[in-house]
Amino acid sequence: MTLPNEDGVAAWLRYGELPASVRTAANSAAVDTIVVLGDHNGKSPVTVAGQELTDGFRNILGRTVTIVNNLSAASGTTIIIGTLSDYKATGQAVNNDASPFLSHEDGYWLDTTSDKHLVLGSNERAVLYGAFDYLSRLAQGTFSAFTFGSRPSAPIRWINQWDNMDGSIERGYGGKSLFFTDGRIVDNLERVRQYARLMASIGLNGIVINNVNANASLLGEDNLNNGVRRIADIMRPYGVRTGLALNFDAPRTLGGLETSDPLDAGVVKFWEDVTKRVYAAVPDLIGYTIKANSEGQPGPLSYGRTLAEGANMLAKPLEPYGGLVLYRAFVYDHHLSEADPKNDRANAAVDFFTHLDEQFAENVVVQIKFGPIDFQVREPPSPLLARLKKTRAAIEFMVAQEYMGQQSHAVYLAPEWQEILAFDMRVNGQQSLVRDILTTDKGPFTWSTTGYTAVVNVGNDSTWLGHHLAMANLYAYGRLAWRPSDDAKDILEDWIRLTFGVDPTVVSAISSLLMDSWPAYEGHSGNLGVQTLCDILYTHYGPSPASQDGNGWGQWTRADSQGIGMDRSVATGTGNAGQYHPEVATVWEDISKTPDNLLLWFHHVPYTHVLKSGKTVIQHFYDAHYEGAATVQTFPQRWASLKGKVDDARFEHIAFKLAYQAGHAIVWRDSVCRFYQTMSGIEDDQKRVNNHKWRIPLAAPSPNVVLVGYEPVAVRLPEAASDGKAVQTTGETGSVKTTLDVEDGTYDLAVNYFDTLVGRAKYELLLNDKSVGKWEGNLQDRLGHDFSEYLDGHSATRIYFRGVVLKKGDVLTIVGRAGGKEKAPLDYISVLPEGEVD
Ligand code: GCW
Repeated sequence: MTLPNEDGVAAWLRYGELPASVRTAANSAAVDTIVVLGDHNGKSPVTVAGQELTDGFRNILGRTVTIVNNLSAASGTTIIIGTLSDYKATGQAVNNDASPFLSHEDGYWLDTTSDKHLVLGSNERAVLYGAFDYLSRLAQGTFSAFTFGSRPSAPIRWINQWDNMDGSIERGYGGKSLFFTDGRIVDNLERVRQYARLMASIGLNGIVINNVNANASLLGEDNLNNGVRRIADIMRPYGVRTGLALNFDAPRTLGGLETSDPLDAGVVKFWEDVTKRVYAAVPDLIGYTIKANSEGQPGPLSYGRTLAEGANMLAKPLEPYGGLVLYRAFVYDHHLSEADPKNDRANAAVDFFTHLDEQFAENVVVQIKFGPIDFQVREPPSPLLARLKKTRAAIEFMVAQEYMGQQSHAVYLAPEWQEILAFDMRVNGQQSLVRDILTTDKGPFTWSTTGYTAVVNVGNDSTWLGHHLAMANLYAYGRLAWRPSDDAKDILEDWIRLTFGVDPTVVSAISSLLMDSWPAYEGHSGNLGVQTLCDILYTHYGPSPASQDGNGWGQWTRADSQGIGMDRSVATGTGNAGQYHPEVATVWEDISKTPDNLLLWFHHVPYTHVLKSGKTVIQHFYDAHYEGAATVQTFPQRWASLKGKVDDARFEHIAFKLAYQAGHAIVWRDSVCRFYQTMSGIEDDQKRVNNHKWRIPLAAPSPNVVLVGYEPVAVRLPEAASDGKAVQTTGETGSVKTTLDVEDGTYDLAVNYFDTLVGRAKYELLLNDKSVGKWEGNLQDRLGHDFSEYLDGHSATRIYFRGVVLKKGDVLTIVGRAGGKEKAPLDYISVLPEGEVD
């Protein structure tokens, strides 16, 4: 049977039909009616819960279930859904076990042990959470007679979209904004409604809809009243509340004032007026998020005021409405001088915020990125997470894979988040897991308000994030914000069953692939805590180890010919280790105690330093890069095993992306290894670096490579191509010819070329003048990451032609045709015997 094609819009809420083979009496709830308690206007989450349940039963089990409004109208097996108070009003009492959940904001209780199933919530939104949990079990075929209560770890479970008013998305790789276009709010908000539905199903309750690099025109009358109001209205039935990111300078730029000084009476009045107008449009606004004194954004420090004075000024007008200010701790100087060995961007958050701990208003929450720098492939937890005692804090994650392959690479991020959340910060010498610090009733500080935010870049692509597999990250984020002690792999497997069906071979193949993806990405991108070695001065995508140093951004590695790493010790370095509580600080202060995976984060060592693993740092780099890239080479084959078990549309989409990722992992591996081999002058033990037995570099002078209408050209990042050079056409077309010196047999041919933003070149590969295949340099139309204009590690791409029968003396030709300014650039051809990865 062919599976119907899916475009991904329904994501994990597709309610796929439960195959007859896995249906049992226990997992096929034979429900006849749903009683929706209470008096609802059709826009309540309780009403939505009833609709979701009927849709779910129809799609998952092919069962028609009728909605009624009171118990007496119910017949057969019934689900009773409603808030605790509406349930009590029917004269019923709940089981004692339910109380801890139903007395907690957003908590719910499920009971399916009798023919009256209960889905009860402490509030309306919680009823919907309960219904989604019920449906998740039904859809996964794990339904049975059970009682289950759940309550979220924290009240703040939000998303930050970095959407711009013109419809673009900062660090967006999945299409255009669902919220904005041409300076206003889009007319058709259907996708926003579907987004809210996805959010509710994983317990998320708030969304800040615009970029933290905020455009104050969102606060204009028309945008508020005809735009933001509609957005809030459409999300409200899902229990999702709207928030806005503010631009600190709006008093000047929008209000026409001379200053944005937070202590200026006119400025105070400006924000009071704005807040009144905002609440007139959206009475349940969750509040404001603010990025100030950060990366060129103005802020209180620009006016000689403290960060607390700035935050409190915005918090005051919100107070009567119960709104919050999420004040981002991402305050740092991006013109820091690397010449001073004491300078350290990782120190910034603690330096800027801890001394203000007593000064923030009650409704200010400091929003802290999970690590001290910026969503790198590995970071320790931000020290600020354990340094604010009185001031409430929330953590910030990034579902958008800015430094993690930009959704052109499949990288499952939850294992990284889980490590951060499980880290013990040892406040006052006591166990203080990050996830407990972020819980209202646990941990050292027991803040009344705390929780989770994540930068999410969903766009109007039907896949939401640009890659079906990237949605595992969004799903996992919600699940961890709700219950941060959940296991990343368990969460993933729930997501797979919901997204691709319950076939155990599908579940285990996708689960193992995605569980391998973060270690593999770390392997080929940046090891031992050195950070993701992407081009931080340009697209933040492909490899460019050199870009880390010699600029003010402070993502330094301090690599030179002798050694690498940031000395963050107190004794000899920047003192960052000392920002952690003593028991943690002693580990990170001491090279012999620091775990290998964060060694270079905290210490500067020679390349020959021997790790706990017994390898030298440089050999670890080589090995990890080769192993990481080798793992990614297995992804396409592992995925191919699912042909026919996943619908063709999603199968092909993912196959295409994984094939691209495998090629780009090799680009990563080679660039980083070449760079450090050149810098350190130390050879790889296994002599793999720059020693490619099966490759034919096309720019190297060789009697065996004949260029016609092609010429060598330097690439922007020399380590991104063989010998720092590529070839490209001199005019419209050209060809590259090589005669093969191979044993007769079957080979995979890999061609490495460059696919840039500046055009769409065309290529054809010929064997003895017979076409083997054609392709176009048009990935900018097919992948979402930030594209490069240049020949570099972002644009370097590999394409395979597999199973080609070759004989000694065969002639391979590539004919290139320039498209726009892209002059059909090529790096090398690899002629690979079966099983070779090179
Ligand atoms: O990681 C950096 C990004 C910026 C972003 C900034 C932030 C919104 O490169 O694009 O700006 O972080 O978090 O404010």
